[in-house]
Amino acid sequence: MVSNFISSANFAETKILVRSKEEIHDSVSLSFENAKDAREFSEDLDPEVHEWEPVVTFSADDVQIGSPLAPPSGPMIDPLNGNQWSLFSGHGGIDSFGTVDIDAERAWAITTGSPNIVVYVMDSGIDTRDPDLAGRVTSGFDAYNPGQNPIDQAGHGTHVASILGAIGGNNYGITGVVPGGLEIADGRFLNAQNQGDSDSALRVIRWMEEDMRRRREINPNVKFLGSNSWGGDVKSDFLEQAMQRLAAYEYLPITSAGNHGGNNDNRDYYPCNFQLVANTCVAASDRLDLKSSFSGFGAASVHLMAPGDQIYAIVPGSGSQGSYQSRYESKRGTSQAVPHVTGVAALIWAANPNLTASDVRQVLVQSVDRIPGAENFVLSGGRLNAYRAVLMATGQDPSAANRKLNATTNDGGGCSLNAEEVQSSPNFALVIVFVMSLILLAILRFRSVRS
Ligand SMILES: [Ca+2]
Repeated sequence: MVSNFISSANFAETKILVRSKEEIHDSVSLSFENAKDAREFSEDLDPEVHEWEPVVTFSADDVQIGSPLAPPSGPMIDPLNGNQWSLFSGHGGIDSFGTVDIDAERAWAITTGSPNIVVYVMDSGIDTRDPDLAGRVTSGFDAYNPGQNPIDQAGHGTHVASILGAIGGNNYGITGVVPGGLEIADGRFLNAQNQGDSDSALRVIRWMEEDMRRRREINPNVKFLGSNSWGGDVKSDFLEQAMQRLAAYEYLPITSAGNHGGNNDNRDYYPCNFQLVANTCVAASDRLDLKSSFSGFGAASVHLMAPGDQIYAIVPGSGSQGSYQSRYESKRGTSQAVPHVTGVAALIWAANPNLTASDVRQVLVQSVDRIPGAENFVLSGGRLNAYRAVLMATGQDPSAANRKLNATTNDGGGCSLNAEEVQSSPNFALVIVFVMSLILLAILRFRSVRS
């Protein structure tokens, strides 16, 4: 273990986590003047009594800020929906702008959420002054300022939370993947530079565990989801074990594949590669349904793709309560893909509360829009589709939703599919099967007559 101090630059060499083998729930972080002191201290620990590991660093998984792309088409719910291609391009297929969306509007015809859903956004904090997020955050914890409400100093957590749950139909701003019933719990562990470490992450996880226990006591039907738009490539066993304990509350963790562009089947990226019940790892796709080049992937370890390129959402605004001015930015990253999946998982659970966390993951994986070639990047071989997911969760046939399996062009020239056209194709296939059966029967009868 000592060699860790020398071999990896990805943790604070002067800071370690120590815990008693008797009480693994509680670890303390110890800081030293220099790495040599830290090393000597850890060597003096009795391995029969104590365990330790270096404090490791995580960072937010977004990159590059740009301006919104050309507006998508379709009916709008809130004034700025025109910038939200991932939700408002038109029914999950390639539309006249050569774009795809996750087919959220048709999912919302079935459910817009449930007051029994709580999503833990573990991030840089959330700016709840924005009218689209006001009232959404019902509990919070700041690893840097315990006892105070988290404030977003990086802009990352507000962006993620608003993709997930900006209030829909309030004639203001944008619309989240979950426009209706939803509670957000704000666990801040990323600092103003979008960085956090395993020490602060552990504090948030312990708070989450207590928050879940309290909420479950009040409401036995409450469901717990985690939106984790962050990661790092050095493992923390302490953090993995702490997150594993949340399975006792049927917690469904959605994690990001990272922006390293590499294959998570062969490299380490956490928490995507943590062994957690129902851990659902997400890669980013772009407006042409291609895996974004920056996105991590993994045919075994990454479950599905979701829009994570040029995603327009809220960042902390300016002014005080009375004169508050909302601000928006387009961002790119697996950070932006994760809340799309978390939101659809919430819709699945709202549509069918009887599902387990693992059931919800299975629905997410099985209901994707299959994309040719995507099986090389993600287990499901496709991109998130909210409508097919909600249909499948309620026991309906998701093939009723349109697919883009056969769409081969994205130049926008008349390749738009509507629901009716696609719904008719299974019937057409049935007719062909029926006619073929008749021909086969005729041949068999003809043969039997001859013999
Ligand atoms: Ca709104």
